[in-house]
Amino acid sequence: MKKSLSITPDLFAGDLSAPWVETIVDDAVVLRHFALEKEEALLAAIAGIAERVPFRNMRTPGGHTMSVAMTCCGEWGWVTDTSGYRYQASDPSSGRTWPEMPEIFRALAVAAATEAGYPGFEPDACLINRYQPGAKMGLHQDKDENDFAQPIVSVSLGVPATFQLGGARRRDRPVNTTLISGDVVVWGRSARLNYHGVLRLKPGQHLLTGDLRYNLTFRRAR
Ligand code: MD6
Ligand code: FE
Repeated sequence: MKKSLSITPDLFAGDLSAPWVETIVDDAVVLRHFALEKEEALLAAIAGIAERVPFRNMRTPGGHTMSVAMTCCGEWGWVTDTSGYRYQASDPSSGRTWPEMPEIFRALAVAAATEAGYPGFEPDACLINRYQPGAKMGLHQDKDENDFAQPIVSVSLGVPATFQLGGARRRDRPVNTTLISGDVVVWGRSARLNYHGVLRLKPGQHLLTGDLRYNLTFRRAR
């Protein structure tokens, strides 16, 4: 019998880069690849913001220096020092207002929130996290915002990381999810106050960021 070696055309008929949605826990989803086409432009915008407000390793109220370096843009910036966690309209280290939120950031956050079932999300704060190999973020709740009906939109760029999403109590066992560059997490409603964190960043390489991971979290602070 004659056997022809041919590639099945159907295998390549679908759009392999189209985003898809995965549920982590109730009311928390990952929009896989949602920001993939915007990676370069988002990273360029991060570089522009960091020129004005350099990444810095802030102190926690407990006196520890965070391994994750941070900067902010938008009306409100999230800061921490020995007097506590809070949103501020200006950068404590320069006294200047934060850089404006780039339109490409705002549009991405609004589109992701809409896709996840939160039309009308209008972020007024964007926290930018930078992870070097070995950096991590311990389990915490995001509870410095005024309105917990508003979701949080979180964009991962660069080296992959393991994201942990627990429940409303610190002791609730977290679900681990690998987030790669271009993935967007949206959560709200019953998950809004869930504990979450990021495991120690493993050494890795990404074409655009080298050994670094960046994360943008968009919130409605006020
Ligand atoms: C990070 N993210 O992924 C840290 N918080 O680097 C967060 O702390 C976070 O991803 C609230 C909602 C989504 C998040
Ligand atoms: Fe958080």
